[in-house]
Amino acid sequence: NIVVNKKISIIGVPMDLGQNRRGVDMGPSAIRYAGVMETLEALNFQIEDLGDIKISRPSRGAEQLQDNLRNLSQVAEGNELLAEQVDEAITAGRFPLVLGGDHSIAIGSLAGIAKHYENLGVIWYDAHGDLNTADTSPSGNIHGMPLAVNLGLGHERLTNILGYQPKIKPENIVLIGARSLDEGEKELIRETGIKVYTMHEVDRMGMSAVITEVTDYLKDRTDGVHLSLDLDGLDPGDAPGVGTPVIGGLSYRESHLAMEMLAETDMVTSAEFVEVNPILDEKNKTAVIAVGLMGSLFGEKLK
Ligand code: HAR
Ligand code: MN
Ligand code: MN
Ligand code: MN
Repeated sequence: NIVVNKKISIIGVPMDLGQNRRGVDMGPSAIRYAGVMETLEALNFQIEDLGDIKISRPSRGAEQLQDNLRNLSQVAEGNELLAEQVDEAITAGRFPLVLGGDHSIAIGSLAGIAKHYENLGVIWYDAHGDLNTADTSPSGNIHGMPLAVNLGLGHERLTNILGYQPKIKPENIVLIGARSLDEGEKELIRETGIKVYTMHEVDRMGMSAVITEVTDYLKDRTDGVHLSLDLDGLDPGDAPGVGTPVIGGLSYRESHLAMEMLAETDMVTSAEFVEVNPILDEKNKTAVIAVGLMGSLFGEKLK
């Protein structure tokens, strides 16, 4: 009933500069308040909370777009620090559990993680593809770009964190829950053959069959699996505290099942939970859901 490691390092990333809506920087606090430590300690994990990564604020008026990349230098700096922390945690034999913060932090997480694996698998649980580059992004928001960055596509300041790229290979990536993909993202998916289970496939197959297929697929080709879970992958009815809600999403129950099935396979070697925005939430519901999903991911059983 244990996911790979007995020791977990929690790393908070109060990052809200990868998008336009303030408040997601309070995600790590909200998730801690919802009881992440207590939940994981009750499952007999040894938890170390490394606190929060320091994110520098842009000076007033500096929040403009440069080359269609909002807050590039602050996002890059924060992710460099995060990459180092994650790298150290893995080197110390610990499971990195990263709490966001907007999804731009997957740039730093994966930079720190991927260097430890030949073929890191990535499960991207999200309404969005996050496969834009500055050339295709409709918003200039870096939280819509991290998966492309990790493929080595985008600004050098982001793609080359920790001095290597690409971090991951397209054939090792699986998207689950996608329902809002931009044209450039669809093109990239077609070109690279990234595996995608949109809401259509989840509806037709059911989550149980999706996860079975995903884990069978990743089992043979990867030597570690990172779960990047964007709470907006869930339906906003269940997880309202997110900056870019998209209706028609995954339910809490489906997500819970997905986490339990992942726990059974013992394949997940690192994880991040992102985009929790307590300002937009209803009584911390989304953070509570995030912690519930973490409990299942780490093997919590009802009996
Ligand atoms: N695809 C849109 C963009 O790039 C919206 C991205 C929203 N992203 C997230 N992360 N919340 O999944 O601007
Ligand atoms: Mn995302
Ligand atoms: Mn999203
Ligand atoms: Mn459960």
